[in-house]
Parts: sequence; C-alpha cells; structure tokens
Amino acid sequence: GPPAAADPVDAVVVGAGLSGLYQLHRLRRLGLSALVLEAGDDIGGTWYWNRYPGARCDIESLSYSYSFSPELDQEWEWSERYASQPEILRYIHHVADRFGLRGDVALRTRVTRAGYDRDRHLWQLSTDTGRTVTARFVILATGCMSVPKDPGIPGAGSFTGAIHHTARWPREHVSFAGKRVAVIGTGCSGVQAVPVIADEAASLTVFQRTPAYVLPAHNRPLEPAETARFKARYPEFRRAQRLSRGGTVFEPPTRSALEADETERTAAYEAAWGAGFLNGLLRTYTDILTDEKANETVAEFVRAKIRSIVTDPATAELLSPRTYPFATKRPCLGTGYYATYNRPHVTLVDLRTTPIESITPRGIRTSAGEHSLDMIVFATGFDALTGSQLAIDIVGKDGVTLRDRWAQGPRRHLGLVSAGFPNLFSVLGPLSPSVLTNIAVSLEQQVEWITDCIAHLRRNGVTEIDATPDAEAGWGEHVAEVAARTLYPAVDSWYTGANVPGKPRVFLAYAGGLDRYREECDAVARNGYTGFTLSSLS
Ligand code: NA7
Repeated sequence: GPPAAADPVDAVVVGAGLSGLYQLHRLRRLGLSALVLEAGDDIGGTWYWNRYPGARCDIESLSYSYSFSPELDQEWEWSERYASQPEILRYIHHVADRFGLRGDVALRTRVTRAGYDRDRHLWQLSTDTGRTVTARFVILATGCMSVPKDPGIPGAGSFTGAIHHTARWPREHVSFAGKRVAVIGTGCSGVQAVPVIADEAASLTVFQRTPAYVLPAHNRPLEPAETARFKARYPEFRRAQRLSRGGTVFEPPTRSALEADETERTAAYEAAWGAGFLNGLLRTYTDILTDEKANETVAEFVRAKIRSIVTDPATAELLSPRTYPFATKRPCLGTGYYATYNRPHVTLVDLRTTPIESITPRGIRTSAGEHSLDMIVFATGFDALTGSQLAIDIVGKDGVTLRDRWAQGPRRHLGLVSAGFPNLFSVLGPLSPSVLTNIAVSLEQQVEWITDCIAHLRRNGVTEIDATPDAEAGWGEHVAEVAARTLYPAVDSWYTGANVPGKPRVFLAYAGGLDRYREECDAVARNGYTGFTLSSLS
C-alpha cells in the first residue's frame, strides 16, 4: 500500500487518471517518493467516471494513448477505431499494472485543502479521510472535465424514478428496458448516449437547449493487419504527433474557404464528412475558426446533412445549429445520432420554445405540459478546466486562496504555475492547450516539462519555484490575444465558462497550438526558467 503519512513525500499528485498516472511514473523514474491521491474508488479519472452508455473517445485509439513506451505501443491491441470507455479503462489498468503504479495510489481519498508553508517550502494537504500529507511538490492532475454540472432544475429531489448524470454513472448495470427515459443536454455526452438508450428504452425524450454540430464517427473494428501496418511505423507517427499542432497528424490546410468555389468546397467537406474525424471539417481550409463567412459554409453543409438524414423537416430544423459558428463549441462525433430522431419512440423537445419549469414526482414539466417518465439522464456537462482545481481549498504563500486570486478568471504562467502558489503545478488545466488538443499528447508534454523542472530544481538545490506576477500576466494576455483572433471568445460555451452561472467569462484554453506551446515552454526551461523565481532554504 501507499507509504505512511509520517514523513514528507517529495511529491503528491492529485488524481489517478491518464495525467496523474503518467506523472507518477515519471517522478518515480527520477527517484522521487511520490503519492497519488485519488477521490474515486478506482483509477482511470475521466474514463472511470464517464461510464454512461455509448461513452467513447472521439480521437482515434491509436492516437489517444500514451506514447512514452514503444513496447506498450506494440503490445496493446485496440479493438476499434474509436475506443469505448470500458476499453480505455482496461488500457489504463494495463498501464498501471505494467509499470507497477498502483502501490503509490491512495484511492477514495479526496484532497480538500492544500496550504503552503513558506518557511519550509512544503505543501500540507488535507483529505476527506482525515489523512494529511506533506510534500515539497504538488501536481494537480485533476482533469479538465471532472466536476459535473447539475442543471439546477427545481423539484429534482421529488422525482420518484432514477436520475443519473452521465459523468457519475452507476457502476452497476442500468437497464432502460420498458422505461420512458429522458435525456437533458445535447453536448458530446448526450449525443453519444441518445442512440444507445433509444435502442433499449420504451420511449426516449431528448430535451435540447442548444443543438450540437454532430459529425459521423464512422467507427469500426480495427483489423489486425491494419493495426500491424500502423504499428510498424508507430515510432515515426509518435514523433510527428508530438510535433503537431493539436496532437493529431494531418496535412495542414493552405487556402481560405472563400478562395474555393462552392463545388470545390462541397467536395472537400464531403471528403471530410466521409473520413470521420472530429476535426476533419475544421482542417479543410485555414479560416474556418477565424472568419465567419468561411465558417458559415461549413455550418450550412452540416445543416444540409441533417436535413438529408432527419425525415421530419421540423425536427431537422430544431437539430440544426444556428446560434453559434461551427466548432466554437466543441463539435461531436456521433454514431447514428441524427437518424435516431427518425425512430417512432424518440421525441425531441425544444427548450428554447418550451423551457423546463420543474421536475415533478412523475416526470418533467415544461411550459407546454408534463412528460411522464421513469428515468432522467442529465447530460449537462461540467465546470470545465478550473472546476476541479478550485474545488480544493488551495492557500498560497501569502495566505490568499486560489479561489480569490482567480475571482476574475484563472491566472497561471504557461498554464503551469500560478504566482504565489509555488511548487504547485497543473496538468491540462486552464491557460494550457489541453481541451483544444489530443489530451493524451498534451498531458505527456506537460508532465515531462514538470518532471524536467523538478529534476533541475533538485540538481541545483532549489527548494521553491514560483511564477513572477509579470510573467503570469504576460501569459494571460497572450492567451487572450491568441483567442481573440478566433471566433471562440464570443460564444457561450464551457470554453468561455459561460455554462456555469457566476463563472467569470474568460476563454480558458491556449488556442495557439501545442507545437507553439511546447516551443515556448522549452525556451523558458532552456533559458533557466525565465518568468519564474527560484529560491532555496538556507
Ligand atoms: P457539454 O458539452 O457542456 O453539454 C451539456 C449539454 O447540456 C448542452 O447541450 C447544454 O445546453 C445542456 N444543458 C446544460 N445545462 C442545462 C440545463 N439546465 N437545462 C437544459 N440543458 C442544459 O457537456 P458534455 O458532457 O456533453 O461534453 C463535455 C465534453 O466531454 C465534451 O465536449 C468532450 O470533450 C468530452 P447549452 O449548450 O448550455 O444550451
């Protein structure tokens, strides 16, 4: 089991998902004592909690996996082009076993508070089990989407059937057979769950506030011969992936969508639609995310696809996004999503015209009347990026909490260290490329940077690294400036924090690309950690 709490450990990692487990592995290779504290009953993070029906990754499995071990790459066999949640969880367990990581993970242990001891350059962590841990370094690997958002609908407590949030799905089997089921929310989770629930339920009613742009996944089993061919050039692929803009490998576009004529554009969009990549349509032309007119050509292409699939014209129109540009909210990869609305037992309710008033003992009441239900599924998303970090009471060097420091939005140099919160690093948190990239690649980049940084500090007898307020402010401005060149910031989405009432409205991710981000981080390290203050206990 994990070491006893008596002596300080070198490092505590918060969270045993993909990021936390890799961070543990790297710290151990440095020869550090490290402990992972994990709130869940088991390892896996996002892939542990999001066990709802249809949950699946929307990056190809051969790309969405660790790249640090060529042996692991060769030995693990993915069964599908896009891996399901159970398969990814099996992979994470395999990695934990293969690299012997479990022994340093304390499960069912939620970090509630972290306070910095400026005299000793140590963090004191408290947990909900009563266990306390002292560590020099803390790495927050708490996930970009791990605090589920409750829709806050009055009356939910009175419902006599079951209510499940997609991100807190029960471990035991949930049957929909013979049940009248509702899904509230049509982001990526709802889009994945809807067709699967429809297959089993007596009836399914989908309550939609904002329609998503849903592209076909064209998921399929991976043929062993195909995988073998891919694996033959895995090292080369992994190198290209690391150097790429978003952690996926593709030929970057060179032209504006407005330079192409309609025939050419349609052919490009058809090809992308047929290929089944989350960002396929985005990669057709250079200006889809920066020019409204260019964007509208893609948006209208998707709407035409919806009209061609959904037989009822009124339903097709309701499913057609019109209030925000394509991909300014995360697009979704679906399997049979639009066609599900052609099934006689599936109904779409538009919350813009008939909002939900309350949940009643028997179902959901909208302004148009009551829907009788046996089960309600909340697919209502997350308090993304900042939520899991601010859930911990983090008190920095000057007694100020991170929550107070971030009242107007997150502040963190390179998305890695916040000024006044020394020795506390973040992986996949706000102001880093995280959710705009293949996170499997992003997390390795950040974990490796953090590990190299800690190694540097130890080599030089440094016991504290802090970001300077100036560097932190500069990075914040840079992140905002890069975002301002895109269509993202104007849209209400979880990227801008607009999905959570009261959350400051800030574009939360770095949109400049993982390639550029990697260069910036590497330059900072190479130049002796510019923008940081390094100090040693005398
Ligand atoms: P998302 O993408 O935040 O989607 C949440 C959905 O729930 C979205 O359609 C919301 O509509 C809807 N919602 C949220 N609150 C309510 C209330 N109160 N009433 C009605 N509808 C509501 O979360 P997901 O879990 O689907 O996906 C998150 C990411 O996980 C995904 O992008 C992948 O990266 C993995 P709204 O748009 O706010 O009008």
